[in-house]
Amino acid sequence: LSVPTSLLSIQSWVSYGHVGNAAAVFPLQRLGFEVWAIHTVQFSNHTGYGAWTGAVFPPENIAELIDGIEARGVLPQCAGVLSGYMGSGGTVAAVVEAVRRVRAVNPAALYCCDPVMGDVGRGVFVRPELPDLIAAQALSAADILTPNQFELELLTGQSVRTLEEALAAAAALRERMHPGGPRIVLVTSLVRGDAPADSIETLAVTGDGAWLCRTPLLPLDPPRNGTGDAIAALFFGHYLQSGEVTTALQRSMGALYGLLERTHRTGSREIALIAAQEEFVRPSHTFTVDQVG
Ligand code: PXL
Repeated sequence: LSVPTSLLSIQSWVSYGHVGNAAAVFPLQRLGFEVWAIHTVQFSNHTGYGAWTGAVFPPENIAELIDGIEARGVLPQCAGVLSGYMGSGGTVAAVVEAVRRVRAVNPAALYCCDPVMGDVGRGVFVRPELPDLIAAQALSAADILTPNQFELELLTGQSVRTLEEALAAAAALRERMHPGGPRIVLVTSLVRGDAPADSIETLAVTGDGAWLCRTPLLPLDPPRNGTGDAIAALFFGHYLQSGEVTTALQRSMGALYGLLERTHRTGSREIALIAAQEEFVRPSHTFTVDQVG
């Protein structure tokens, strides 16, 4: 009988639908993790609807909640920190401080930073001060970074239109990540001119090489909010369980495709996170992973 691995997940909460922690916590639990969720905001629904109610939580809440968890004596059990949608500028420093406190009691803990800033088509959808703060404060703490194509361009100032450009930008980002860590960059939602049409790719870049997983592009219009949040959670969870980037890439993309295929089939505006839950554990489709660098 093994003890479930515990993780901190610091991101947004929505009452209705599935983004942020409402997209990340359940898949991680379904994989067998104990998830300690801290919410950076509590909104009625994701901001893609254009209107929402609720509040951004004060950044001080994060340290307070870590204080309370530490007082239970369990903080050294935390194997990793996952962060996503930050809500306000002060949240960035608070997340980095949480990572520092976890590493102080468990030096092996990994930090997966999903630099949620925006997307192709929607542009920047977070508060305008956040991209610079994430680049200046969170990047250098991250062991795993999961930018989409838009965020990769924003973080590096480099254009990413070909595989070669994606590899170059990911390599540049790796130089700015947590020294001594695995420095894994997972580029999501990569659509490039030099790939087959009707496909979308996910690219994992490490110090040992680069691997690409190509999946069919489902005609989801609009693209579903929360997709990136689910990818980061699935990839981080599978990496913690397997210790292998290629395994994590293959398993997370099988699960993600199952989730999006279900979403497409049912026509749901929200990702079909609950209906597709078997896909997280036993994906219907398995995609190949090719070494590209
Ligand atoms: O999927 C990123 C995300 C996370 N959290 C909130 C959001 C979005 C994107 O729209 O609105 C609250």
